[in-house]
Amino acid sequence: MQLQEMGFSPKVEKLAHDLAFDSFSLGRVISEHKERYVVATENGDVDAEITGNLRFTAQCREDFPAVGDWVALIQCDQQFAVIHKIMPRFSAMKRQSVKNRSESQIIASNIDVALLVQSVDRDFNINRLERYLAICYSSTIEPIIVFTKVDLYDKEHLSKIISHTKQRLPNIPVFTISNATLEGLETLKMALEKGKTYCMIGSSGAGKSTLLNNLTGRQLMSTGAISKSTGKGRHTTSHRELTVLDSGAIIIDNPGMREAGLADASEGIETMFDQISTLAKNCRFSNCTHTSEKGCAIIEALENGTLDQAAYENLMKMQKEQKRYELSVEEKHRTDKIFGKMLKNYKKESGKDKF
Ligand SMILES: Nc1nc2c(ncn2[C@@H]2O[C@H](COP(=O)(O)OP(=O)(O)OP(=O)(O)O)[C@@H](O)[C@H]2O)c(=O)[nH]1
Ligand SMILES: [Mg+2]
Ligand SMILES: [Zn+2]
Repeated sequence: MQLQEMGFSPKVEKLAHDLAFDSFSLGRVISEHKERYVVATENGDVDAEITGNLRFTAQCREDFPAVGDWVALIQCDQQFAVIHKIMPRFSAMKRQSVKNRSESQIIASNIDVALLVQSVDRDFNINRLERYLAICYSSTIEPIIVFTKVDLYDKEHLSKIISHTKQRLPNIPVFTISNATLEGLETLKMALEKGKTYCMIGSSGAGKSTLLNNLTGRQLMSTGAISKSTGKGRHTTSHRELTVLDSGAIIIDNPGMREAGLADASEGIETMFDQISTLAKNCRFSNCTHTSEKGCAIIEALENGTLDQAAYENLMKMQKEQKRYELSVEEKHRTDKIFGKMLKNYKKESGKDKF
């Protein structure tokens, strides 16, 4: 397989050259399982491990390879290689680590577009969508909403959900599909562009892997039904995978975002957004920024203690990130600027410890 098919763009090529990665083979991490990686290279897929040096100098989980990463490796034989360096990431989808709250975990890297997959049954949750959007905004990843399981409900239910979504989250493209009848699948397929990397996120059981199977026309991912007894969903996707569609679009599937431990935290955030959006309805101005306006119900709630400071700060942070994202869409060069800065730091740091 050509590296171009894995998303190796002129941008990545230039970076590899600037970092003097040319003396290594290059590849893209397509799956990760307990520090064992599968890397797609020009000579096919190889199993890989990181060098001892990379492991010992790693300070946090983010210093380890993630699915989607471009890596510099040395091939030992046809099946096995050692990863020496990780290319700085153009973007990364992150979430809080389940084991260690203060640490974040990279779900996937070098993502252009996130497919926020949610089924139109009780999985539908606008606040959760908002939270996923916050993840996208903080890393300049373009969001697309994909509603699944439309076969299970009537048109009326569906149009309610769509208008609710469009109203709360304007300007985000929304696709509706059924993995059962394949309704809407072609339209979504056409929207996925060659060479771009897409990452699916959504709760367990939302239909991500079934969607991927339908997009490829092959049973690549195992899928499963939600456990009825707990309603929490049992993870059917056990490790992440990067797949290239016939159209040339690259898709990363993820296990659902509702892992044990994470659920409580996310519910908390959802309730917080609920509370805030209910409060915001009472602000005097409909375009209230909740920072200094007279008659702002959120500031009032903050002052009289019904809304806590942390929730307010979260809201402000999200608004800031959203603003920044919108600006960056306007001036496309922004990402490159941020990236240029990142790269400078990377060079500085990697200069400290020679590989
Ligand atoms: N009726 C109907 N069922 C669907 C649809 N999409 C998925 N399902 C079913 O929902 C269940 C879960 O689907 P998966 O694709 O495994 O869900 P997932 O998002 O990959 O879940 P995790 O890998 O656990 O995160 C399976 O039994 C699917 O057959 C749909 O559009 N309509
Ligand atoms: Mg799955
Ligand atoms: Zn307000």
